[in-house]
Amino acid sequence: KPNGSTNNTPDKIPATAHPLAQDPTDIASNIKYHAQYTPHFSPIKFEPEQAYYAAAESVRDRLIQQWNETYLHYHKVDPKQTYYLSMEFLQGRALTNAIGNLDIQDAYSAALNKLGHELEEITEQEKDMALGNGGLGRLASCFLDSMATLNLPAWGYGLRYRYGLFKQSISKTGQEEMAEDWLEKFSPWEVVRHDVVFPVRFFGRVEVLPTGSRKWVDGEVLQALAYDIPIPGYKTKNTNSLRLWEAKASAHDFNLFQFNDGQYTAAAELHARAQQICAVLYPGDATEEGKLLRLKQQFFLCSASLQDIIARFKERKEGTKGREWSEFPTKVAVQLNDTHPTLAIPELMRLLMDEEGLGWDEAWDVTSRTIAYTNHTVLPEALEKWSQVVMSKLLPRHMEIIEEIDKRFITMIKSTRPDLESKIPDMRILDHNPNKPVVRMANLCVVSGHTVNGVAQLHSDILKAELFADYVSIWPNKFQNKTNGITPRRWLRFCSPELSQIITKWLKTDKWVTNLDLLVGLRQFADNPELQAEWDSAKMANKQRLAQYILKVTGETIDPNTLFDIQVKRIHEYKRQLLNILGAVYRYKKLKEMSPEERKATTPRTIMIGGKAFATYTNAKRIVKLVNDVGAVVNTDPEVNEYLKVVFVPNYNVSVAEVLIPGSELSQHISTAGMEASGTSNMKFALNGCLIIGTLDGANVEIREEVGEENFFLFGATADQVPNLRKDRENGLFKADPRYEEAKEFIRSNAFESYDYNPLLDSLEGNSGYGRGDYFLVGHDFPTYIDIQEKVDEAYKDRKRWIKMSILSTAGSGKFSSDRTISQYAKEIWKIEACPVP
Ligand code: GPQ
Repeated sequence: KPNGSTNNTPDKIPATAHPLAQDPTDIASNIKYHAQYTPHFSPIKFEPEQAYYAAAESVRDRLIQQWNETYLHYHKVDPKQTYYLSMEFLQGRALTNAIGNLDIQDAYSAALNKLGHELEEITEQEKDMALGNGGLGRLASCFLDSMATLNLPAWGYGLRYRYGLFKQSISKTGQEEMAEDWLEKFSPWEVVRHDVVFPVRFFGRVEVLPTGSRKWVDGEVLQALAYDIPIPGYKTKNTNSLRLWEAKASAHDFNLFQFNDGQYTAAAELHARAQQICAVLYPGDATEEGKLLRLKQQFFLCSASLQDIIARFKERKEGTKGREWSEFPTKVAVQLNDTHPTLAIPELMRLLMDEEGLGWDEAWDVTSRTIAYTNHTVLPEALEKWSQVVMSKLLPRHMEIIEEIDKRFITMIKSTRPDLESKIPDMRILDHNPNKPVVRMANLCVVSGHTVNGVAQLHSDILKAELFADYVSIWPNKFQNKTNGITPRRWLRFCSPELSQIITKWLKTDKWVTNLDLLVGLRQFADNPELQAEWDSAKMANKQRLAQYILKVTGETIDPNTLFDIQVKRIHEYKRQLLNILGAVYRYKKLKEMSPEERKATTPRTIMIGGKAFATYTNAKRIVKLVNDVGAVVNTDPEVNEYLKVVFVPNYNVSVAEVLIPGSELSQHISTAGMEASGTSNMKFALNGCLIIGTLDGANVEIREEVGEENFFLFGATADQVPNLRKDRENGLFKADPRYEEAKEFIRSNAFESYDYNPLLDSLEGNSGYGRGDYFLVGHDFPTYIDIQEKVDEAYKDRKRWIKMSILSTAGSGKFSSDRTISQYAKEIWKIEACPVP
């Protein structure tokens, strides 16, 4: 540039490091400092992308200050700390959240303006950190936000996948998957800790030492290197860590001799294997190879995290003059996010016995007082079972330990509960099925952990009555419920500033952001025309933003005056997107049969469906294709166009949700009762004043209780009716509603595309059985679904009534804050207390 300045930033702003600047001018110069002195791009451009990275680094500066203070404070106070072990964290974007939690929104906005940029545009540059599949991973991320906000000493541990959840695009043939490169450039949010490295072994053998103790030796040893992501709390200094492990091989594993000999691949073999471990989230496990890799990932997470936890325990113990190992559970709580990190159990036993020299009983006491387990599903295919053969090969010492836990459990049952002897084959950890002996991970967790919890009241009740019923009779106090929650910061305060402002105005406080129960205060104003008008216009603004987004990503124009009806979640038969689309097809057919006058009297709708199908889940992919095909016909049919559109929203992820949810008016949570453990998007929608059409499943039950049954569109069989309905079907007692037959027939008639939908529709026919014979009861629930949809249409016509219902929905959502959930975990499972940084 002629005047000699770099980065194309305004010259009058100096580039100076002001890590803690408050004033917009100082913030601007700190952003400029990063653009210039921590460069990642050539020194010419300062476009939104460069501005994003520079702004993110400047925000990171101030986080690092609080982050270090938090670490030192915990170190000094030495409180009991929780470690949340999870194979998934679905963090989404960090910049808006960090700026919002630090409460420096206005200053950053002004600073960026000085540099010629808009904050909103800059934040769009950030790639989603999508190291998770869906609800379970996003729950983990909401929990981290609440832990920091509540000043709890609590960290997350996960894996630093090179590629997160795939990027979805839609072509003529349906869903296509591409690797999502969240680290393509770099992430400004991670800090590599070169001093935090632990060895993790695979394979090898068990050596018996002369003393009789056992040691795991040989095999291959990789290194786990820590990458930390700061987790700021809302308006608090406490900044916790999400520690993600990366696998590496060390320099002496690189065979220079072989390399010089031209054997390039062989020379770096261990390096290549190390890279595979964290290459992708959830590699397909259809093949034996894939299974082994997944098990390696799980162990890698568990081993590195526990070594780190133990190291920290020892480090903090130094000041306390020889703390006993029996005190470990008074300083450490480990929460297993589903069974994926179950290997933490035998790994903690191994570390305590083989490395620290404890005896079995002492190690068992420590382990079982430390570890707790959350179950997130009752679906049989999601209950992990690992081959004993594979496990013995990869983790020989752990297999020994698991066998011993199994043996002792059986002995205990036989001596204390002879009445349960016949149940032992189901209850024990090892299943010696001759075809394929397996380790049942959920059983290992229940037997070893001090607490087991479900994620919504109905789900926890089902766990106690069915899946874990036999264990309940031994340990009645082991089982708890912790109804899931969502963070009100990301899911209302930041994603819908308009609505937030109105809420704050009417409640005369913004304290609801950290005390969501205060939202009930809106109830008294639900009929107030002034609030209703403001509410209506905020919702309309959000609908317009959503319509613009849809236009951008699909090219489809949707009308914000129509009812916005949304179903977004992973595509799965039990979630019944098929019921939704069959309903849409039926609606389309009826509209076609109507006269123009009749059509005018209907309630115009835009149905949006989004979600990813697992790459090898054929029926789920067929559902994606069907939604797109129905949309292609309906949206180009001038006769019905004004009254119905069907849009598939591609690449649903956290940041897409942040646009969809605020603009929603009706959302569908229509799983077969008893199958959705909780659901969490249902809570986000309700919080944003969106009404729910749903079954009595998961957390829907509690949402309906809270918002009031007159504000919830309920339909379908209940969980306790489901088994009998399946039996009826088996016995030929199911009688299909003619409307249901009509919808299916319409698809079979090639009304949409000549694609062969028979295999998908056939899953609804024939005798009952998993994956066929309408196991998910679409046919049974279809008539009540259509009936309640008519009620929705009626309700929407009464604008005042609808807005009132919307206000009451938000007002009744206080219970679903993850702050409430995490407070309950802290008090009732972890026994930890807040440790606020002064
Ligand atoms: N869930 Cl086991 C996942 O997202 N992934 C999983 O592997 C398992 C469960 C979901 C579950 O389906 C939802 O109902 C819950 O709301 C969510 O976990 C969080 O508990």
